[in-house]
Amino acid sequence: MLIALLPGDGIGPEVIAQAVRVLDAAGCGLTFETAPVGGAAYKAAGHPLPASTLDLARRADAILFGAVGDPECDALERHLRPEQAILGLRKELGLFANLRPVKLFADLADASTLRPDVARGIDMVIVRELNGDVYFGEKAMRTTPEGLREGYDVMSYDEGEVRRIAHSGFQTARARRGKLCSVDKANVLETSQLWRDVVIEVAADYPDVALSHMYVDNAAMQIVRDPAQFDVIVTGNLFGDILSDLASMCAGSIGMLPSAALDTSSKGLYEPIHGSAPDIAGQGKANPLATILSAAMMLRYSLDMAEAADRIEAAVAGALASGARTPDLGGAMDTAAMGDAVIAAL
Ligand code: GGG
Repeated sequence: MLIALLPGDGIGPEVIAQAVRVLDAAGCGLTFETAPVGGAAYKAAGHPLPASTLDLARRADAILFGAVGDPECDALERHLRPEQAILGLRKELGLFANLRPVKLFADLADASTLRPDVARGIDMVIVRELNGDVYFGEKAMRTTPEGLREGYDVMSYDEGEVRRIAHSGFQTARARRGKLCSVDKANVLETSQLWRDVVIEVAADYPDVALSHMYVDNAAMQIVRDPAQFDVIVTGNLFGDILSDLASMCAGSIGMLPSAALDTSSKGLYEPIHGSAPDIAGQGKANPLATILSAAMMLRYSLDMAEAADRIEAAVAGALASGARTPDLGGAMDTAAMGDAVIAAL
């Protein structure tokens, strides 16, 4: 099985290196090929997503992605900025369904920002749509008749885009506790009204799933008030991006949350939800667990290696139970030492 390794920027290469060590130690027998992406690719090849990187992503059985984002690229035109690489990969490969599991490991209750009695029982999946919304709508700067600069980003969804992510949400809920909460802003936005209408239509195919609806502002409040009420949340690109960062702190750290970006085949792109964290890059402070857990998702969803995925997830729990903590979790362990702790627990 060929894995495209796209480490990217900042802490990306550091966390990917630990995930590769763990996959090797677990005896997965994978072949890795590495290509530049993001700011690193712009600096090396003049584009954040070079054709050769896209080609590798297409050829591979799965993609393990680190992070993109580089302050040295802030002044570039938008289409050359590092973030365009991940948006481009998702779009080019048709990866529209982003599964973001939010789980509090038993030994991390002390790291959650929530009171232990509230944090207990956090176990949800946020299903974020990845190919539409303001991320891909027309965007530009213009000047108003009064001479003021005005920026705009068009938010749009067509019903086909909503329908397919709604199916992903229902199927994810059906395989778990059977509860789906669709998050929108239907009291204000046309896109959200369409979203709600289509989700209700799709619900007819899933009579066994209990569907509820929540406005995104209320959802943000409810996630920190009572996260255990959620099983699966399905939502748009922007709302899902924001809510999953919020939820990550309930689970102890943004360094703990993995993700899978899927199409309707077994092909997938797996990445930690965190970005490139340039402020701690190169210092060995990054938590590699989100990337290691993303690698486990890759084994489960793309490579049909569920047993190895289970072992790696159990090893992460074991490392945390043994007291392994990077600085984001209140400890002093460095990135490689956390990788060692997971391998020791395998
Ligand atoms: N590993 C996630 C990452 O690199 N995030 C940076 C980023 O630009 N994300 C945009 C997005 O997830 O939509």
